[in-house]
Amino acid sequence: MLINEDGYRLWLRYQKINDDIRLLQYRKMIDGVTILENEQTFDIIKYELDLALPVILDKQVGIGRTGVTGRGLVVGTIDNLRKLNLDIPELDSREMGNEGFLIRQYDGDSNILITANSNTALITGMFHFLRRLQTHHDIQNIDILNTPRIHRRLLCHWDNIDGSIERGYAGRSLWKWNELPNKIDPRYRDYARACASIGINGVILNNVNSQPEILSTEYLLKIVALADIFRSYGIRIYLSPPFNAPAQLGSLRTSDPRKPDVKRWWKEKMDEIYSLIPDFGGFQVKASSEGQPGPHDYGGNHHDGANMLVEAMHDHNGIVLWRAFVYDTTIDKDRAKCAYKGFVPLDGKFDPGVFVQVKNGPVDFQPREPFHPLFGAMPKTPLALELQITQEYLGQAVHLVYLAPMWKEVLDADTFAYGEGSTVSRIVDGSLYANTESAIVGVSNTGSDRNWCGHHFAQANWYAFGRLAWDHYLSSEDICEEWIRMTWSNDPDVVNSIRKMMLGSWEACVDYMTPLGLHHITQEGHHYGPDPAFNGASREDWNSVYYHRADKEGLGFNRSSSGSNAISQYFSPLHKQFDDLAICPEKYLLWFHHVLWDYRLSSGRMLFEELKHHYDGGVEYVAGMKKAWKSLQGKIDSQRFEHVQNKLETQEVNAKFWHDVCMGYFRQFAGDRVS
Ligand code: BDP
Repeated sequence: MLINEDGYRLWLRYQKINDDIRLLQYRKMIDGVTILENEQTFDIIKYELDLALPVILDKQVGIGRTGVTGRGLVVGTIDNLRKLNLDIPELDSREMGNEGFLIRQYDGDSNILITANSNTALITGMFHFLRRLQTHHDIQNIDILNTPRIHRRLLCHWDNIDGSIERGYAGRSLWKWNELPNKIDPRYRDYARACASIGINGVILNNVNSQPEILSTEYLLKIVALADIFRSYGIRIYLSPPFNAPAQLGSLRTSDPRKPDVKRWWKEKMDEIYSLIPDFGGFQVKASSEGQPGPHDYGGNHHDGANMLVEAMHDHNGIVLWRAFVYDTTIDKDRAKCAYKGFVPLDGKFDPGVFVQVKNGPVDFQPREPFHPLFGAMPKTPLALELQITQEYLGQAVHLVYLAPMWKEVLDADTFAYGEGSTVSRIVDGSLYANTESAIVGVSNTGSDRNWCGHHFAQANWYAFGRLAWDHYLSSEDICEEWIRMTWSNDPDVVNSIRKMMLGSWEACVDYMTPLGLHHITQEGHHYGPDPAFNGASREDWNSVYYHRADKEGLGFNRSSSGSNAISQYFSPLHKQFDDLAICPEKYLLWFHHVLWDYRLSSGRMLFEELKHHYDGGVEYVAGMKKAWKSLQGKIDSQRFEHVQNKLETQEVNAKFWHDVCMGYFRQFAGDRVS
């Protein structure tokens, strides 16, 4: 009988090794643990190893400052190793940088060493080692030198100070503002453990649609309590301020970034923040977008606002993540073109310390979008990539959709900005331009639900975001498998079945929602179900009909050179490829073209039949996932099994609904070209 679980332990669900050969190896190699660290890091490492090792090894393990008697694990920073003359001669410690770590067998084969240059990197290394055990890897001759590819790996919470979460589907905010700073929810520490275990090193605490109170002294004192917990795990705090805080929170008459008293107000505010939180990371700013205040309200532009803020943090080395999610359709009638047109002319005008933060695609976190054309188009500005972990447009916390393949598609996309190989990932990690700073931001899917993410499988997306932020060259398959082994089981049947379910789940979701490049045809406001007929929004580009443009002739948004010409924002050879219906990747067909109903796709099917093929396939896939899950009954604890089963049932009903609504709607236009 498997013990029921509620999902609270996430992937840090340490289990006894049920593979005898591995168990023997681990037991032989880990007799005890010596931790050579100071109080705080010692406590953190000991706490985790105490939780993990006795269960994994199914035996008592001595863990302490002198735990190792025979074979064992030694955990300590390079400095502390040197003090004990435990130097590792072949190692150039600079290779690890500040955040990397080394796990290596040394002293013949009698000990395994985990080392790093900093305390917090040591913690990351320890979690990595535990992951090797949790996933049953061979640790004989272990030799892993691992460093992150992106510097700032941030989880962003769209949490409001009243405890609600914009686009949150897993309960209320984790931050209990009315209790802080006096009462500390034990969950803060578990949150930090989870983040640290996957290498996340920053947390943006509040919503991009921000409230000024977050910068008040009262709230800053609450934030100090969180910062103190997170710091010991290597996680820094960032905030999203409203641009008009000087007028809203201070009593200035304006928030015009060019006015000296406004500059002074921000400078004093930053000095206050840094006096309380010396390692504060910086600001993420949504400005002049969707009704938020910004420099445009005062006749300025993005760089005026961003530079003023980064200047206010100058003494403290904070950064500003200035969001490019700005679509003022007076710039261009095609929303997908606006950010590029607004930002490219500003390249070179942003001061050091400012990043422009760009969503993966040019519209808005749709089930699938081509990569954002700003990548590669602003070589003088570091660009941060923003991904959405919370599944706003992908079935929220109801649908099982594993997002790593979508993120990989974007990260691996070649922009051709400097010829072949100029991938989005190389622009984001800074290697293409030899940038010294890089950043990636994921909009979090966590909340107060006991299982953190609303759906047990949504935890995989939090996990995958962290792993890819650390190393975007990891494959979605490997990340998937790691996560399954740690979260569900190492039983090969379970691993294989779940792996298969997850790996095709995103493509299936695209198929039953928005195949062939369709986008933004969801119901208004909540963005959950389908509403392709929707045409009643206050802005034209919030309507479904604006995006799909179905008529008697065909379907799709003509962004080719005969239409909005959005294809011109991409480098050659992409713009030619996207422009030409015959060679445009079919997954983006209706994104770039208004395609005639009697157009034949590579399959030989006409457009409507091809759409139907995708919608049918998406629904079938969900039915297949339901079946695969059912076959695991008895191999998964019944509490989590039933929870997922119920979700899959709803997902199937929803997928059929998407199918029926969209097929029914598009059929009216396709006329007699429908068989
Ligand atoms: C959209 C969301 C909205 C966010 C906005 C943003 O619907 O709630 O405020 O993005 O990123 O996807 O600013």
